[in-house]
Amino acid sequence: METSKTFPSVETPDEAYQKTFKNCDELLPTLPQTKGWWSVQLFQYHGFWIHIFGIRGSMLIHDHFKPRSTDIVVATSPKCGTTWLRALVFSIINRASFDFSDHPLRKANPQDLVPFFESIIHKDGSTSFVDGIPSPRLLSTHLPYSLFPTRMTDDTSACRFVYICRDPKDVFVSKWHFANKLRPKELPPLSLEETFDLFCKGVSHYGPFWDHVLGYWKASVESPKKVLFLKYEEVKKEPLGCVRKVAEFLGVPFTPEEENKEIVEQIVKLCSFESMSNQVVNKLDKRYQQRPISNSDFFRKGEVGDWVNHLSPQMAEKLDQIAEEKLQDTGFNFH
Ligand code: PAP
Repeated sequence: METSKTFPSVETPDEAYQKTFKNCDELLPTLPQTKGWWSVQLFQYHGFWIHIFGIRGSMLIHDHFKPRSTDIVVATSPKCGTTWLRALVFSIINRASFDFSDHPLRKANPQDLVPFFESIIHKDGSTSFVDGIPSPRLLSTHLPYSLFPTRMTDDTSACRFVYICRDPKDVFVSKWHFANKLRPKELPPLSLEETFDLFCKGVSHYGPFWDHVLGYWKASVESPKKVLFLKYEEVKKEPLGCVRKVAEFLGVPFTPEEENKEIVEQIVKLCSFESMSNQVVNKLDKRYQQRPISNSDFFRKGEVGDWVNHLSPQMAEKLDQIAEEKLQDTGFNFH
């Protein structure tokens, strides 16, 4: 390989990557396993149920990722508002570069503009792809905070995290709908009751859900300059205030001139459920990375409280009770 010819005594990035792949392959059979909500096997890795791809991605980030002070990581537990937050952060950071009438968000789904960290870290079998992304790099992740290396999470280090959480009842309902879309057609649909039990036990993609939320919550309290913690319901209620808060956190507050031009209002409008779900690109039945889902599957209802149409009062009470127990003495609640 060319690099090894130039630096014969130094391990090439590709070899280093292969070593991490090998370490992951050796680790997996030693981890507790369970069947995921669709056909993907989940492994319990550092307390979280994650599929192979996510674990390998996390290990690659851990071993090889070189953070920059300008990196921004949009972090979520699945179905908490990933698509929305990706769109908001992208449009806040790039607000001077694009006209709102001809904006990239009108031509591409947010997941194409803010790539999935634990996925693209695999790309090209070395760090060359992530290294090649111009600053500021916007990345999206479902990984728990505790799985990031300290060179990304300690106070003196580079990069910032913007996290959004959501009422677990709505998360569960959204996740259940989505999982049934991902589930191979030859398998019977997932029943609400069976899936509910799994969710309550913490067995879901990147679950336990509460531990995921608490990891970022605690980090946001301990390191408010590093982690900004948002709630889906708050962003729905006060979108303008939340967009201003994100911009300030990212070090790019809106200027009086921008306020006069109503840039904040335009961002909120462009990223709203109504606008995003009506963009042609998001209506397409495009197969995403060979998975049986399309862009439109990321826009279902986009409402607060849709759980009421799916969960019995007993189910709702059970989820509220679990939340209360898990969040006791943490200073956090979902209201
Ligand atoms: P992901 O974590 O798998 O990427 P994510 O985007 O978090 O998915 O979840 C989709 C949810 O966000 C859907 O919620 P629902 O099932 O309760 O409807 C989707 O409708 C909602 N969503 C997507 N875009 C927006 C938006 N612009 N505003 C508000 N909610 C949105």
